[in-house]
Amino acid sequence: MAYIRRLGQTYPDLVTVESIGQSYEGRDLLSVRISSGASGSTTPKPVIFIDAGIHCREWISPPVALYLIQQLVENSTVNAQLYQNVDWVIVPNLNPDGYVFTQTENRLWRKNRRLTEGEACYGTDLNRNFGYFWMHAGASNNSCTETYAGPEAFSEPEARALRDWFNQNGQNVKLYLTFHSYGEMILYPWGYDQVLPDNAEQLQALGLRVGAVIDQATTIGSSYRTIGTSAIELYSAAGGSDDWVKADVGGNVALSYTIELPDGDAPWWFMIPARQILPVVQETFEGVKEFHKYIEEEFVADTSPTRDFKRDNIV
Ligand code: 0X9
Ligand code: ZN
Repeated sequence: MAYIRRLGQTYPDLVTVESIGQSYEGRDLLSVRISSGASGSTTPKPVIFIDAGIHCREWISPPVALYLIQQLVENSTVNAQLYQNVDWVIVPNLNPDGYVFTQTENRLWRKNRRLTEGEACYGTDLNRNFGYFWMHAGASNNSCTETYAGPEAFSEPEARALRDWFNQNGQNVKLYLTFHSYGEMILYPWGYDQVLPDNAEQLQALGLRVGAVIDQATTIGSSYRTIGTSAIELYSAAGGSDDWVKADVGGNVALSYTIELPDGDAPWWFMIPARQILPVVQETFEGVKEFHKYIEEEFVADTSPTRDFKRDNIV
């Protein structure tokens, strides 16, 4: 968080750091907007929105978001074209209370840290708390389970923060990515049940493209061979952020993905060894660049001679 705030101060023309809300224990949920400015035409720039850390034990997820931020901002000689026509909004840790808890009390904690009134156990699974087909399947009303969905949809401040951000600022978001682990999977809605979204073909084709790029780039043998809807490929689970963002945002975000990052060797799963952090974040960055390429292909009218960008950089 200190690093992010520092970037905001060092690069005020490029980076805007804002809190999208507070966690239950009062921590800021920081967002990083990376933008080279207004589009210069009547069409606003497409936005790519990314979050990480919804499940706090999935420790490899926030570093993926942080590395992306770092590459965009501090390696701009190479990567400036990534924010020429597209704006990025990145929330690197949506569940900071849980994240602290995994560092201090229980490494395998998954949920947030709020105690629902009258319940026996702490924590709601934030990825069961979003309000699209809430509690339809794969979610629990028992607070002592890992998939407790909360007393009602959006009962949790962290899920509300994401909802409110999208309701207020989501109009131009064209792609939503949420990073989880593990399994090397590229999943898309629907998650609430085994039904295909209307643009399943588009989601599948893009997922395949991104998976192939990561598999090509990997130095540690990652293999994204599972690409499909999360209910069909993994299990039905309602209340996920990916479903809600696709379904319920003003205008809707047609392209919504959950990326399940690589795992550590059995039996460590969520505890990926430190030596694999850099390889994972680097290969995933290659995948994110492929997503970005698609967004430019689909939503940016004139990318071919990115004249201003090239002129600026030759000088
Ligand atoms: O169960 C989840 O929330 C995700 N898997 S994880 O192992 N990281 O917990 C998958 C979520 C897929 N999306 C939906 N079910 N909506
Ligand atoms: Zn997860």
